[in-house]
Amino acid sequence: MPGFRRRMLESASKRGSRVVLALDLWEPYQERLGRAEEVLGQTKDRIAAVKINQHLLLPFGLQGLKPIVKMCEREGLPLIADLKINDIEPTNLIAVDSLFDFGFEALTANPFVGWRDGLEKVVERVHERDGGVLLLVYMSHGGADEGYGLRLKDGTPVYELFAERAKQWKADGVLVSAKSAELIAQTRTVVGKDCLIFSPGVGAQGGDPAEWYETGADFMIVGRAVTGATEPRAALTKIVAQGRG
Ligand code: NUP
Repeated sequence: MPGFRRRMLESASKRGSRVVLALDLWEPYQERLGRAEEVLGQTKDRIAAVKINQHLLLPFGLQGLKPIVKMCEREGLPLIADLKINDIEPTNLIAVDSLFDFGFEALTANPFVGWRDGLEKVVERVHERDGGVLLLVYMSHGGADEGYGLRLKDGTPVYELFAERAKQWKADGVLVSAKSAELIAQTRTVVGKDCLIFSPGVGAQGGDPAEWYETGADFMIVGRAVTGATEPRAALTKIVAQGRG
């Protein structure tokens, strides 16, 4: 099994948690990084991995995120950059190299950009560096149907095509909204067992964690329900416990 997938599954079973913590914070800049370290410090033994987005990447950059990266390395927590790579190949490769040089080991990408001169070399480069590529298949926000739900001339929905591409392109994982058990099940039939299904959308976006555990997806991505809670550890513990009932 390729390294990233193996590390994700090992991390989940070691900590008894299939939660990927979206370390998204809204504090003023001067407090945000400190708060991120604090939340990670409180939750690190109950999460399977950490996902970082614009909240930290933009104001602090890869240099500034070294303390978080170090903490993840120490704890053996896989670190995912949620940049939804979506550009021409040379630009995409700059993103891949920078992220991996600074200790990230997986990234999200948008299959819409295509294979040729888009994601082909991205997948190749990430795999050379023993990392993981996670492709968007169906997003969790209200307007996701406006893009992912569109249908091709023959009636095939775009998300199904993206799931097929994920399999064909040997993606390590896909992102499918936690709010639809049906979409998750459909995606699983296309991508098979070797591709991990990550689901954002529980908590702040309305998805129910207990219901998600019944879907057969592999990892739940959770941000605000934990990072915005007065007691992040307690909030996380409750979510994790719902999968053990
Ligand atoms: O479809 C997606 N939905 C989504 O929310 C794909 C994503 N990558 N995300 C990200 O997951 C989003 O940008 C945020 O970082 C996280 C969900 O956060 P929350 O709604 O649990 O706070």
